[in-house]
Amino acid sequence: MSQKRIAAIHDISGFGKCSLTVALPICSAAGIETCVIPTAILSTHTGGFKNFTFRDLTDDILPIAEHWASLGLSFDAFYTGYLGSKQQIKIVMSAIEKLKGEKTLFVCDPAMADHGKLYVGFSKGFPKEMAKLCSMADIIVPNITEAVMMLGLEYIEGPYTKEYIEELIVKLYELTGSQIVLTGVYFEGKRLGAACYDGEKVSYVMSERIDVMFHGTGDVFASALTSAILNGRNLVSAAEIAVNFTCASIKATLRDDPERRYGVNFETELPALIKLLGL
Ligand code: PXL
Repeated sequence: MSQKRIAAIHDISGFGKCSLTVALPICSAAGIETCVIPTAILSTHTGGFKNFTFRDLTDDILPIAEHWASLGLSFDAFYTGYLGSKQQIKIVMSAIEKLKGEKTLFVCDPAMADHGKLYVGFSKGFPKEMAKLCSMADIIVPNITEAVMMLGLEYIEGPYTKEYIEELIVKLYELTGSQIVLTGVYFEGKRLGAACYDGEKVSYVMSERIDVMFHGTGDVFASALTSAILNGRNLVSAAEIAVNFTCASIKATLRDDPERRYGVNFETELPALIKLLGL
């Protein structure tokens, strides 16, 4: 089997372990050639730091895609995450259109909100635009806040019920037509994880619930999920790997003196991920 090649389309937040500084090492460690289209360069992510710098690279996205197309490059998958503006979403859609082959998979993490709130800098209309990008994707990886925002529903705090989660999933599937891995799902009790939907059956992949919120865990999860899919796992098996890897990364962080904004120690868990992938 020849090496898989993907294009990861996210920002670079120089400090704070998220987006490309997470996607690139994780997907590369999983044996995948990981090309990047950086959409912006920030000094830190926007979650809890003041005065961060933001260099918008929107104008570079299409020329990069056009150059790649002129070289005849092909990709096994596209993997998108945080995108800085509605205009950038539209341009990323065109870039993917230019480069997508018949068999190219598209994994979209609509990274834009958490805990009932949009990230700093996004306007109310942003989720509607993100839903359009999700409609182009084969697999989407929203958290519950992102799911309800794309559906135009009110956010409610957990614990959730299976009926509620499955209602969200079915509505999201109707809206986007994509397979869904919904993260941050928890019911009464001490477990937290993801609900997967392939268009037919909802499956739950749960692990221990750790009551600390760290930045960038959504990106760690989606990068591990993408890596597992590209290594031939089905949706549920890939979600299992992503849940275990994310949980192990959080635990590794708790052994240090953690700052929530600084992200998680996924690096020390990469050898375990490689083992989970059977590489
Ligand atoms: O996916 C998280 C993320 C990525 N990139 C930037 C962010 C965030 C979350 O706040 O601000 C710039």
